[in-house]
Amino acid sequence: MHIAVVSLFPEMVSTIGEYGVVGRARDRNLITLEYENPRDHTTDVHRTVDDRPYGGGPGMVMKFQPVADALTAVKGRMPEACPRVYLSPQGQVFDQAMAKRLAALPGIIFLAGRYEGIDERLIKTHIDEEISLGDFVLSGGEIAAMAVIDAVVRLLPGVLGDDESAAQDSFMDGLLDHPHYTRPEVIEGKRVPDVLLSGNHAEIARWRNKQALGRSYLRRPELLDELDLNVEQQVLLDEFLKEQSQ
Ligand code: 4GT
Repeated sequence: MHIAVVSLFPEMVSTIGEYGVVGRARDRNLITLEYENPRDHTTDVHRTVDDRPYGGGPGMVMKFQPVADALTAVKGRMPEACPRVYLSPQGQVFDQAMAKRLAALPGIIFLAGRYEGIDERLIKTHIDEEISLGDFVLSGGEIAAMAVIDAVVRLLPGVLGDDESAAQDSFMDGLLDHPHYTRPEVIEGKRVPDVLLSGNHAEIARWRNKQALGRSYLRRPELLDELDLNVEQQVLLDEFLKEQSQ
């Protein structure tokens, strides 16, 4: 997959390609990462990328021309059919289903805004999709772009090894993750649940499913509304709630 990011702070975003899972995907040529800085598309001596908002008020707005030219330059180097994605709180809220959809694309061009955001006409003419991480405000779109890139790249075939497969991640089945434990067996008097030491893999899988269902019910009930629990899952959730009230 080919990933491009248009940003005033490309060095900030490029750290994503230097560490961990995304770094390894890049080392193995499973992805390419490239950057375009709107400041390199300015024509005035001050290399101006922002201007005052029409209508007044605080803050500045990213100018149309340098951003448009940066997006056009990067589009020329990318495969056809790469959507241009603008990260902003006004977008569709990002989730695992969206990550899966994006992971099937040949490439994505991300635009990270700064200041109060970009000129609205850019969204109309140069942006295909607007994505939000949720209802909070960041000072720039870079961290949002990095989050989406991380979520998408780890879904690409061959990026995760068998032992870290995305199939078992939380949300892959629409539920929160089950609890995790590692050595030692006792910490400050708190024991690891016995079933996890039993070696009975069917029982362990059953316990994990029960915990995932129970935690989702307690912490994010709206997740269960999206699922049609089968009889087995309904039994596990009932068991969880019974054990919970003991
Ligand atoms: C929040 C999000 C985001 C921002 C989010 C334009 C200038 C937007 C600053 C940027 N804040 N971007 N993507 N919740 N701020 O995803």
